[in-house]
Amino acid sequence: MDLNSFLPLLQESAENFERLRRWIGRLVEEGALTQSEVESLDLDPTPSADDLFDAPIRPLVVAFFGGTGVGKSTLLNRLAGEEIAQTGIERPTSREATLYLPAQGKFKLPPGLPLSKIKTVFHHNLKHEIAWIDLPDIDSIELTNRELVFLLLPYIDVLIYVVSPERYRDLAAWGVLKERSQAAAWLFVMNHWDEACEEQIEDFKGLLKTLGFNDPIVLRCDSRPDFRARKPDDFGQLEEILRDFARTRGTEQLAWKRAQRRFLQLTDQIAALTETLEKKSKGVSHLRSRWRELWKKTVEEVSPLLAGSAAISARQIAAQGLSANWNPVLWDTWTQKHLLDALDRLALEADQPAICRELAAYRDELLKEIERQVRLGLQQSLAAPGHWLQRHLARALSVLKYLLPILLSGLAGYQLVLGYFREVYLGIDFAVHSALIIGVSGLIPHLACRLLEPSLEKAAFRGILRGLRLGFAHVETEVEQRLERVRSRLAELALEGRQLTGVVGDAARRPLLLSPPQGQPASPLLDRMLAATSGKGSLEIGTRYGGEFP
Ligand SMILES: Nc1nc2c(ncn2[C@@H]2O[C@H](COP(=O)(O)OP(=O)(O)OP(=O)(O)O)[C@@H](O)[C@H]2O)c(=O)[nH]1
Ligand SMILES: [Mg+2]
Repeated sequence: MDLNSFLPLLQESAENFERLRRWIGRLVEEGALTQSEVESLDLDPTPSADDLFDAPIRPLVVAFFGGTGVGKSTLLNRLAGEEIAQTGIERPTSREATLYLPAQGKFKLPPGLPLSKIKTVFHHNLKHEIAWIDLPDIDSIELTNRELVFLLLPYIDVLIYVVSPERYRDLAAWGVLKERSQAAAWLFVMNHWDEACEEQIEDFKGLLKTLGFNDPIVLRCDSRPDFRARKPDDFGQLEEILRDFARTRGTEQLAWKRAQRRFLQLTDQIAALTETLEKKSKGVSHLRSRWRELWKKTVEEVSPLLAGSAAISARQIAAQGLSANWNPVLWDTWTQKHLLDALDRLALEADQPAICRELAAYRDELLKEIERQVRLGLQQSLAAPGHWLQRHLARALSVLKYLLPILLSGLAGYQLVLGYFREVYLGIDFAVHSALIIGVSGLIPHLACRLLEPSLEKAAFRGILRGLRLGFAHVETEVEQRLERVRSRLAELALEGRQLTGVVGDAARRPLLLSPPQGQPASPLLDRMLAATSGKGSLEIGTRYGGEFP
């Protein structure tokens, strides 16, 4: 089997899986989605027949599957030409799986499979490049049989569903066929052909059509121990079909079809996760307006209390001055809790790990930020207390209180000198009036200056209130910015999800281009052996194994 043309595709799918794994890792790590939200996406490598062999080229793995007593073990013995699997009338007869393997196949048993319940027999028949498995029944009271079958199913390429004329309408095995119809290639054997009639074959085919097998390969087999009594049957065709299947790269096509189905399933799941991310991202925009509303209400509620604390602080600052390590905000526990509650409430309403994380990181910063703004406001206010007009007037008056007496004293002195030279004596009245006018000219600006001087307490009070206002506004913006950060990260991850949906979807839709070996067409049988996909095919075995006929 030449795998060269297939390997790059498998490798590409491995890269896609890796990319997906990294994306999912980031979603959970960054809190964009919870672990339970991504749980449905199974990115672990699925077991396959490749795991049974230690070589790049391996035999086709074919198993007999069906209810008890239909003749699965008899068919394997018939193929082997010797009694390698136990057959009998006791129900169920087989309580173990018998593997009939090519001796050169480098077989290995993957971990998780029960060694004690698996019997291996090697054959040297070179014309059988096939590993045969006789599975125990699926429908007897022996529940461990059914468990063993389910453990082995993922390792099988072709399942041969064996029925007998009286058992082909049994529901238990049918239920599994229905669940697994997409996961393997199927052949059908109506064993006990000696007891059957042609109508039953047609009826059986009709039932298979309902599962999407439009042209199923149903082989008639009479496997009675007395081979001389056997009716002519299709047993010879069984080996031939499988050899053809192996020769025409059926295994490769099957593996690729399985990968494609898995990609399709993943595409749907990634698209669903991406949609969730987009919804969450849109939800954050709504949260921003909710936050503004919540914070406004909180600030309105704490403001009267904080105004009272600000007045007390201002009084202390006026009396003692502002020391470097003194905290100007007199928080009480209720106010602190109320402010932090707004943040906690938003986190609760958001109910998103990424937002909760961002808000929790800001929780310790919130009060400190308001305190920082109050200190700043206070320092600015104390540096320039009062209104600017008030400050300028006070400055002008403080100059006038010296300037006016000096000017008037100069004028009085000038009159005195003038009188002396004119020999006119000014007398006591002049002296009294001059002294009075000089005094009043200094006193009035001095008193006005005192009156206009800005109060330190008022300045501190105003500074604290201004700082609180700035602090609240700062908190509001900071939380909005944090929400915006989460929103844009969610949108980024959603975009990556959209791209991955495209990449994985493209891989799922790509046809497998195999060059036909030795001029032969790629397996024409495969289409008949696979059930047509009906919408979203499931590769996993569900918990419900019961089937039902239409
Ligand atoms: N008449 C008739 N009897 C058959 C045929 N094939 C098998 N038998 C008999 O059916 C009985 C059951 O066959 P097994 O091969 O043990 O059946 P099985 O499907 O392996 O049953 P479990 O191991 O219980 O799951 C045996 O007695 C076989 O001899 C057949 O084509 N015709
Ligand atoms: Mg058996």
